[in-house]
Amino acid sequence: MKTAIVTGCPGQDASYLSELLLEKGYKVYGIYRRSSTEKNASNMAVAERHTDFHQINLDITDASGIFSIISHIRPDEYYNLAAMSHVGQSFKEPISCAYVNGTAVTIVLEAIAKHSPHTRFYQASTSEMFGGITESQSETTSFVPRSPYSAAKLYAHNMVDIYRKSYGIYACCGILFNHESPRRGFDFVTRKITSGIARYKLGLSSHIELGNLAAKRDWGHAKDYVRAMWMMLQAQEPSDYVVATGETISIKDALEYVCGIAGVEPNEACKINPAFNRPLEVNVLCGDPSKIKRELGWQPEYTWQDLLYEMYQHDYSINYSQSVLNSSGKEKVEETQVQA
Ligand code: GDR
Repeated sequence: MKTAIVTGCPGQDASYLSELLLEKGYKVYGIYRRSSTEKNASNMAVAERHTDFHQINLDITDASGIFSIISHIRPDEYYNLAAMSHVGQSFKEPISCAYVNGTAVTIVLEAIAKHSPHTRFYQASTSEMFGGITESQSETTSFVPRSPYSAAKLYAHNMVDIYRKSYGIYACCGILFNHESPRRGFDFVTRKITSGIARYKLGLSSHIELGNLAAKRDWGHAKDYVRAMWMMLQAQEPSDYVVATGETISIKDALEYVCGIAGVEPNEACKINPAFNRPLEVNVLCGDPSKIKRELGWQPEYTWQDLLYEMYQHDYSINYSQSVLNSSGKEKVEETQVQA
């Protein structure tokens, strides 16, 4: 039986990846921080029912804790999915972002090199490192980070390369473009749109508020992207891979598509609020996934239309239940909308 450690529970990616690994017969140790657990508890419902899933409460910046679990468990695979993941928020907390998204990765690389060199390591790198300066981005495109978030992620990305070359450990970075699902946090723009428009349609809110509608993103489904992470750690040689669909649309396009499903008028349902603009924006991201398709045979199964449709249907149904419960005077359902 293979053993894997997955950080970032109960986030979207860690929850889907844990389920995938459990299906494949792994014993999975999910690392979580107590404050994250309260927010996304429902994401882990499937994994938690599995007898081979074990949870460990640990902050990934706690070096002695990370050294201790790596030297005790000596896992076959370690997936580092924990991060401060909101780019806008990183401008407000740049120092803690540097620890969590940067220094914590060096801690785990050092622990693996010293105590468990057979462990295969996956690092969640990001398309944000490209900075949207070019029209299409691949593994050979230069990195021009435009946020504390992406600067810290680029530091981690470089450290993975340094440990791979210096100590020969098997370590890969997945340069993942935006990936979403019904488990996405409510403060990311896709979920703000699908949840907000569902609530607007049901009469639960007067409108939604967004920032820059002109930015363009290459959106895929998180389920497809966690499969790519696992494939990277099964290859013969470690390497870094772009994971993307190769198609890009604007926030405005996404809003209009979801409003079309709901049958509502975008200009009435959405108001622009500059408070949601970032000090520095990444304007266009569009990934070129040729390398991972060619070398590992990865293919996405979802289009952005499938993705947004699934998210809208999910959000409509949870909000529908809520509106029924509200009108009958009962308790709220677990998931609530948070504006960010
Ligand atoms: P991003 O995702 O920053 O690309 O990072 P997000 O959904 O937050 O923003 C996408 C784009 O939408 C614009 N936008 C808004 N964004 C938010 N959150 N809220 C708004 O109201 C709003 N209005 C417009 C943003 O300016 C931006 O251009 C995500 C994260 O998951 C990262 O952790 C990950 O590394 C990258 O994707 C790949």
